[in-house]
Amino acid sequence: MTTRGQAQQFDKAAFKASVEKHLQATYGKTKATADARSWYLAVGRALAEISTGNLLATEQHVAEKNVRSVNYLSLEFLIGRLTGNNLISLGLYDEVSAAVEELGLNLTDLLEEERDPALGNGGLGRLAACFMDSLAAQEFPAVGYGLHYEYGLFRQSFEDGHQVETPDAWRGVEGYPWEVVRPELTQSIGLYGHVETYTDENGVACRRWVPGMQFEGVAWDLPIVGYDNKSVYPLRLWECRSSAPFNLQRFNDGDYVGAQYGQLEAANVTKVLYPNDNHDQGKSLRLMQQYFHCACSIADILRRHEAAGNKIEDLAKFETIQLNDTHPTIAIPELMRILLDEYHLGWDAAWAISSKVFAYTNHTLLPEALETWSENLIASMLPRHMEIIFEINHRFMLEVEAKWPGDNDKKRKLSIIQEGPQRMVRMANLCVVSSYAVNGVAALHSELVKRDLFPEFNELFPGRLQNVTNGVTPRRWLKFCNPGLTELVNEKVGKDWPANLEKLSGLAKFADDKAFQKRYMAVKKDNKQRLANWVMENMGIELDTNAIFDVQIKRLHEYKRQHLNLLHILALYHRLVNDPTFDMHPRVFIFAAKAAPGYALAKDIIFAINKVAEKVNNDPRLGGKLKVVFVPDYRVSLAEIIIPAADVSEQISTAGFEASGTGNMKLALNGALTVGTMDGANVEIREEVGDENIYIFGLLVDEVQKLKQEGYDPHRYYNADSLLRAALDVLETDEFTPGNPGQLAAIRQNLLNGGDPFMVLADFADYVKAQARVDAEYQDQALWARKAILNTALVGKFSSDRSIRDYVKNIWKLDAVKR
Ligand code: 7GP
Ligand code: PLP
Repeated sequence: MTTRGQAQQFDKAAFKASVEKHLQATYGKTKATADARSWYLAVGRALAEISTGNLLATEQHVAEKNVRSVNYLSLEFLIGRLTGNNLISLGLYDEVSAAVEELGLNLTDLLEEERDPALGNGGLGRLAACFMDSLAAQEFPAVGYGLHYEYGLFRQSFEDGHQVETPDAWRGVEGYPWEVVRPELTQSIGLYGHVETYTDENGVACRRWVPGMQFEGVAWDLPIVGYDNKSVYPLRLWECRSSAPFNLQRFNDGDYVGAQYGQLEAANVTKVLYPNDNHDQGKSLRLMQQYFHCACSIADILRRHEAAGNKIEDLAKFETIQLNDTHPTIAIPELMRILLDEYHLGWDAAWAISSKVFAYTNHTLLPEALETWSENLIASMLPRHMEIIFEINHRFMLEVEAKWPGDNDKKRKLSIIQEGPQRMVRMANLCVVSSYAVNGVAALHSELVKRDLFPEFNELFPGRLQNVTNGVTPRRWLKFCNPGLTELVNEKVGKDWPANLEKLSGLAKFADDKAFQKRYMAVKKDNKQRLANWVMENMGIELDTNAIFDVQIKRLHEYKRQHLNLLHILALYHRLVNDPTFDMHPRVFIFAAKAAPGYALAKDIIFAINKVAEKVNNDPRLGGKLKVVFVPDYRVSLAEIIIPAADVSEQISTAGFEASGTGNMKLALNGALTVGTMDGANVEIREEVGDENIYIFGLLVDEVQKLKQEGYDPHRYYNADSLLRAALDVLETDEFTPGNPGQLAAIRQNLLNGGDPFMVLADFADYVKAQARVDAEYQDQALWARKAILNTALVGKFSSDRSIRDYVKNIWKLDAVKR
C-alpha cells in the first residue's frame, strides 16, 4: 500500500518516540514488560495524536467558514476497527509498518489486537459508518452523533451448537486509544417531571418543562479520517453520567431512596446497545436512550450554531439533521420545545425552522420494526414533548381534513396517534410529517415505501418521498480488506479508484484476458487460503480451497432465509447419500450471523446449521464434497476476512423484505457472484453487472403479495416436490442429533404448520435450480473468472461516495470544504 499525494508529513523517529512514550506514560509498560496488546494501544495512541490534531483543526476551519453541515443522528455506528482503516486514510500504512518493524513489531499482528467497536447491530449501523467515511473523504462538513455504549453488541459463541451471548466491553480496561473525551461539550439533560404554565416579563402565559431529574451527557469524539485529505470529522458519542450525587429535589422532599434510584438509572442509560435488528422491543430504557441521544445532539448543534454567531431563524440554512430510521425521532419535538420554550418563538416560526431541518431515512418495511411508543410512557418521561406531538398532530389532521374532507379512515390511518385501548405514537408518521425529505435505501424499496407503506403521504406531500441507493466505502471494503486485488486493480486502472469507484469499469476489458483471469483467480485463491487458515486455527476445520466458497453472512432473520440455504444443503446431502448418479463440485457453505437473544426461531436455525455441520463435515460418504462452517461472532473484522474469500454471495431474502442490503455490494465488489432474489439492491446490482453475471431466482415482489392474498399454502410445495420433502422430513429425525429426534423440528413446524411466513418453500425449487447453474458454471474456470471480474468492474455505482453525493445533491444541499 503506497502513500499518496495528500499523505501526512511523517517523521519516523518522532513517531517511534511517541509510541514509546505512550507505552510507558499512558499504559504503564516498559519494552521488557509490554505485550502485543500494550504495543497496539501505544501505536494507536500515537496515531490518534495525529488525527486528534486534525480533528480540532478541521472543526475550527469549518466553524470559521461558517458553512452548512449535516448532522447524522444514529443510535448505531458499526465502525469496526479503526487502526488499519485510519492508516489507509492517513496514507501512512507503509510508513507505520516500517516504523513499528524497527521497534521489533509486525503491523499486521498489532492490528489483530484491536477489539471491534461493535456499536451497532447490522446493516443500518454499518451504513452509518460507511457514510461517515464518505463524508470525510469528500469533505462535506458533517458530525456523526451516536451513543457511547459501555457494552457493544454481545459476543457470540456456541455451546453444543447453541448461541451463547456474553457482554462486549469493547474499550477494555485501558480505554479505546482512538477516542478523546471533550468535557467542554458536556450537556445537562432532563427527564420526567411536569409541565407548568408561567407568566413571562411581558405578561404572556408560557409553558415550560420542569424535569424531575437531570443527567449529564459527556462527549467522546472518534476521528473519521478523510481519505487522501486533511479533514477529520467527529463521530461524537454521548455517555450518560449522573449530574449530582443524588436528586436534590426528591432528597429534600424526603424521598431518600428515590433520590438515589435516579442515580442508578443514569448509570444504565448508555450501558448497553439493544441487540435487535429489524425489530422494535419498546422498552422504556430504550426510549430514555433515544431521548438522551437526541437531547445531547440537538443541544450541541445549537451550541455550534450560536458559537458561529448565527441567528436561530437561520438554523435550517446552516444545519440539516438526518434521522437514521425513526430511532432519533424524538429530536423533532425536542427542537420544537427549545424553539418554543427557550427561544420563545411562536408555533409557526418554530415550525418554519424545524420542518426544514429534519430529513428521515426509512430502512425497513417490516411491521415489527416500525416503532411506536405508548402515549403514557412518553407523557411520563417527556411530558412537554407529548404536548408538542399532540399539537403537531392536531395541525396535521387539519391538513388531512383539507385534502380529504370528511374522510375519517384517512385520518385514522395517517394520524401520528394510533387510537386503541392504549394510544400509541407512530414514530414513522411523526417523521414523515415533520421532515422536508424522506428516503428509502434502494430503488425498489423506495418504490414500495411510496406504494405500500406511505401512499397517502406521497399524495399529500408530492416530491417528499425519494430514493437514495445505499453504498459501501471502497476504502475499507476493497483497498484495506483485499490487498491482493487492490494491487491488481492499481496496475490495470491506476491508483485513484478508491476515491472514484466508477474507474473500476476499466477492468472490464480484461475480463476475457486469460492471463488476467489467472491472476484474478490466484488472488481469490490466496484470500480463500487466508480464510481457511483462520478457520483451521480458530475452529479446527479443514477447508479445501478448490471448493466453491459459498457465503451467507448477515444477521439471522427469517426474512433473510438462512433456512432456505439450509434446506438446499440438506437436499445436496440427501442426493449425495442416496443418488449414485448425482455429482457436484465440492462446496463449502460458510455462515456467520448473530441472532437477537430473544428470537427463538433464529436461534433454532443457528443450532440446526451447527448440528448439520457436525454431521456432514465428518461423513465419509460425502467424499469431502460438502462442508458447512458456522463462523462464530460475526462482526466487521470477520467480514473483512470472509468477503474477499467468497466465490458465491447468498442474498436470498423474500422479495419485498430486504430494503437494500449492503453485504451484497461488498461481496460483488470483491468478485463473489450473487445468488439472489429480485429484492433490495440486488435489483440494481443485476442492472449493473448484467443478467448473465448474477444468479437470480424466486418470486417477484408482486408475486409474493399476490400469493399471500390468494392464500399461500406451503403444503402444496411439500407434496409436489420429493427433494423438498426429504430436506424437511430429515429435520424430524435424529440424523443430525443422534439419540435426540425432533431437536430440529421447530423449523419444519414453522414452514409447514406455521404457514411459512417468508415463503421459503415457494422459492425452494427455483433456488435449487439456480444453485445447479452455479455448480456447472464454476467448473468452467475461465467462464467463472470472467463473471467475477465483471462483478468487480461493474459495481462502481455502489460506492457510498455516490450515495453521499446523492444525499448532498437531492436532499442536504451542501458544499465541500477543502482543507
Ligand atoms: C437494514 C435493512 O434491513 C437493510 O436492507 C439495509 O441495507 C440496511 O438497513 C441499511 O439501509 N435495516 C436495519 O438494519 C434495521 O435494523 C430497522 O432496520 C430499523
Ligand atoms: N453486519 C456486518 C458486520 C456487516 O459488515 C454488514 C455489511 O457488510 C452487515 C451486517 C449487513 O449485511 P446485509 O446487508 O447482508 O444484511
